[in-house]
Amino acid sequence: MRLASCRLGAGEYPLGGDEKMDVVKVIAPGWVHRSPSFDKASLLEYNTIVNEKGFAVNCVTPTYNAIIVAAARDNDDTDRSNDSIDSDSSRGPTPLGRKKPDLTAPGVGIVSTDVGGGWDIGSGTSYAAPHVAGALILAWDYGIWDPALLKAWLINSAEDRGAPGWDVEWGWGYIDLDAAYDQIDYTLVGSVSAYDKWYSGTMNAGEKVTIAWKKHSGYPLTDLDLYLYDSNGNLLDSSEFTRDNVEQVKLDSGSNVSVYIRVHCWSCSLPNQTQTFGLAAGSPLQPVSAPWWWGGSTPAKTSLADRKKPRSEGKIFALYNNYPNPCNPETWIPYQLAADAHVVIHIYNAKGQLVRTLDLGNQRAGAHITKDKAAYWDGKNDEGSFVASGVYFYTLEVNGKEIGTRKMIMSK
Ligand SMILES: [Ca+2]
Ligand SMILES: [Ca+2]
Ligand SMILES: [Ca+2]
Repeated sequence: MRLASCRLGAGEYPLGGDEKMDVVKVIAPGWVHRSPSFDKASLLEYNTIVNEKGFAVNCVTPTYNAIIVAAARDNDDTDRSNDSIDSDSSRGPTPLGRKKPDLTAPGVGIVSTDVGGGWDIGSGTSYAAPHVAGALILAWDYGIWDPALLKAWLINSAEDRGAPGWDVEWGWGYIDLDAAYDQIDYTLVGSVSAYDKWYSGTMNAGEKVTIAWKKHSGYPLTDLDLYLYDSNGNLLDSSEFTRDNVEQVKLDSGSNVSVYIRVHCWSCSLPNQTQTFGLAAGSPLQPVSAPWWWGGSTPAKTSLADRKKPRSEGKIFALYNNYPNPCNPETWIPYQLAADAHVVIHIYNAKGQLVRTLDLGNQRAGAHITKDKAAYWDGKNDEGSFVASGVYFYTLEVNGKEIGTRKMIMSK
């Protein structure tokens, strides 16, 4: 995954271009060449951050997957309440009707490195986008680097401003790292096929659930929708946008409300289609099988595909953060299986070299979270020697298919 920051502005490529980059972009008008975003991009090789103006064509940008950032005026103080959208910031949507910008960050009177050396003060989305890049770098350091998950997480935790929900000025909201930090452990990567994925939990008024997924311009069928129900199957909110790769639902009222979340996959009506997604919430959500009221019944608002195929696969395969992390030297790696499967954990060093293979053999379906069930790593390589301190990555392989990757720190 790479983090690039295109500040030159970019058009929309309806028939290509989205496939070329991984993640998130933000498009800016971009006449300046001194944004700190370039420094961060070159140093950290992370995701894609660009800002979107809606025209100009100097940079191929994956507008679905990018995080487009609008600029706010923060008045150079630490009080968020007096911040406002900058009158010069680009407005959405895109010419094709996609919901851009995605997020808003401070972008007026920002002190930045100057291309000729020294410092300067500048304004614009070119100065707002690096704040989002920085947030992603912090999350990456925390061990989360799935692009769709990062996008869903920052959008879900953003402070909704302007018109309720997404709007043309603030996008999904004003970036809020304090809230994002509170929610970071409620993120998960899921996958859905034929045709729904279910989660349950409790929510309070104002809490949101957001999904994001990688979408390619050449594959319009990769579309997911998101639904929020109460425990009796009453539809509380739905998000069925067709032109983007973010859906969000919100609980309007109540506290400790038992809810079901349904992720619906349109493209999964085709054979062998699976769509992975990142899901972010304000409270823990657990993957569950379809609720009793779903079997064959038709909710208040549903799609043609739902009426044809009301069924669910329920559980997921997932890899979670190891504990303790940092580790010294031993650690436990939790994971979840939707079905009985052959499980292998691979551990790589920061150079991407395989240092240890943990073949766990056949494991039963369910959550392997606790120490007696999670994968155990003693901190040794395949030769039996303890590995050095540093950054390591571990992957979960289920029946020969890689499910996810996370990062850990060995600190001795
Ligand atoms: Ca302020
Ligand atoms: Ca709004
Ligand atoms: Ca959709």
